[in-house]
Amino acid sequence: MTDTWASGRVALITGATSGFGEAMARRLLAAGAHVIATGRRAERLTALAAELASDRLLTRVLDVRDPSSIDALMADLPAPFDAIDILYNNAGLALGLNKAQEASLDDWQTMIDTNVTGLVRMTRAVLPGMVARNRGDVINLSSVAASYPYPGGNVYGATKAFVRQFSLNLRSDLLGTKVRVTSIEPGMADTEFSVVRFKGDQASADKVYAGVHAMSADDVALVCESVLKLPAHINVNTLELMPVQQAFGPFAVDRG
Ligand code: NDP
Ligand code: 8X3
Repeated sequence: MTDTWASGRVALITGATSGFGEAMARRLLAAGAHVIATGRRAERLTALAAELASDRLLTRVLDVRDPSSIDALMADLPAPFDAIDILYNNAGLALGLNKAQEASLDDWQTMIDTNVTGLVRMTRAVLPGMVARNRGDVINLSSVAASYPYPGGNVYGATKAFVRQFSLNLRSDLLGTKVRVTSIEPGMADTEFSVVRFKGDQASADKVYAGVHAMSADDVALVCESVLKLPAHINVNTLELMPVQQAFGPFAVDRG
């Protein structure tokens, strides 16, 4: 079955080997879009291609931290995959939950290289084509961490604040075109996010979601799909979502 909002459109998804990106690849493909699913783990991409078995799915190994990897991807897209309509800028990660004074500088650099520089480079690579065709959707994965500080969120939250502001600034530059940009800002979602943050420590990751009906990857993909389905004259600038069982705490005060 194909949906009119998706059929004939080409989506490039970064980070399609798990979580939100993989769920979005499944939804877009089911709706009739052509999908370029990317990520670093080739074996995951091979498994996805085998399972979904569609000539509308193209898989490519991509490390968004590596400019030559992005250049190689963009230079080698066969028609019709070379006319990208939807950029799902999702590849990203948190590393560690240590206080800033104890955090790893290498972890900070990896988060900046992936969540900020990688996303910016992907956008710069895809945007000229969208503007030339005068159509397109850029969906950038930010986070509630962009707006709400929490202990140990230091650089991760800052990268997501960058994504949010970059998205809004893109809207300014794209005024006069039909290209839409949305910053999606989810709270707690049960994906591989926490296993990555805790560097493979599954027990620590499980504690994050214990007793909580967290959002699933497909919940977030459903929300993103609803944004894409909106009439072409409507732009959702930012969209924040959380599980009902997550909310805000009071300001912290040191009375020491
Ligand atoms: P996952 O860990 O499940 O997925 C992350 C994806 O990013 C993987 O497919 C991974 O693929 C890819 N990725 C990581 N680094 C790179 C890289 N250098 N180059 C290319 N791909 C890369 O996490 P989520 O699905 O939860 O996260 C997706 C996005 O959503 C992230 O940006 C995250 O910060 C954000 N987010 C997550 C929330 C959550 O609670 N889960 C909430 C709010 C935002 P591979 O390792 O194969 O390269
Ligand atoms: C992921 C959500 O709250 O762990 O961006 O930062 S959170």
